[in-house]
Amino acid sequence: MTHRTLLPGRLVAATHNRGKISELKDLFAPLGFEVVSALDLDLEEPEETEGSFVGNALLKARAAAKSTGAPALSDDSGLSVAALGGLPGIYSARWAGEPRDFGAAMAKVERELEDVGATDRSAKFVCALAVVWPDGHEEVFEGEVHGTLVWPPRGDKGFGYDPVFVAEGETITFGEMDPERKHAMSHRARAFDKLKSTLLP
Ligand code: ITT
Repeated sequence: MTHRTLLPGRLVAATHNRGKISELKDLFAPLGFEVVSALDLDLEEPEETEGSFVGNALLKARAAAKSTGAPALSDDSGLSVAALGGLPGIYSARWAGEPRDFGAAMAKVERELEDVGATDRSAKFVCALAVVWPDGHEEVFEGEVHGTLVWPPRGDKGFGYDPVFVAEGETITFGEMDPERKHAMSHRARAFDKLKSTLLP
């Protein structure tokens, strides 16, 4: 497949998640992109009906490219816990209920680990970044970061499950880490590095 260059300019971030919007802006703005989010544009949130991170990322970027006529970038991501067979995985946002409560979602992960008597607390964050152009061209990149779950949650930086995740080789959680440091190792940053080396001029 021939890759297409993504030229700096306006880029619609097909997400309503404020934590992701802030991280995607940190990653793309220094490269000359004006990142405008689906939240800013009040776009409808498509239902995530696919069974994989890549499938859901493509579905969200397609919807945003179609409704705006501009190239769209989406992020589908989540926490995959080994002892829970990969859950919450693509259900990571849904485990937080409606309205979203990640304190409750992290407690649910901990409860499920206790229920199965898990001694293995290994987990990974996974991210699929999709770029879809209005003419239908599509590109997708994946990134992962492996680590361990801690309890109780620590730190109020970051978002989502960050307060319970310690990346391999680290002692502090993503919730305790400065954003620049998280950007040097996160699943999102790793997917972004692949996107950058493949699509950016
Ligand atoms: P959009 O679909 O609008 O992008 P969402 O929150 O519904 O927002 P996902 O379906 O991809 O997004 O859900 C992923 C969830 O996984 C997200 O809500 C976070 O709680 C969690 N997650 C993803 N990346 C994370 C990160 O870097 N740190 C902590 N939690 C993260």
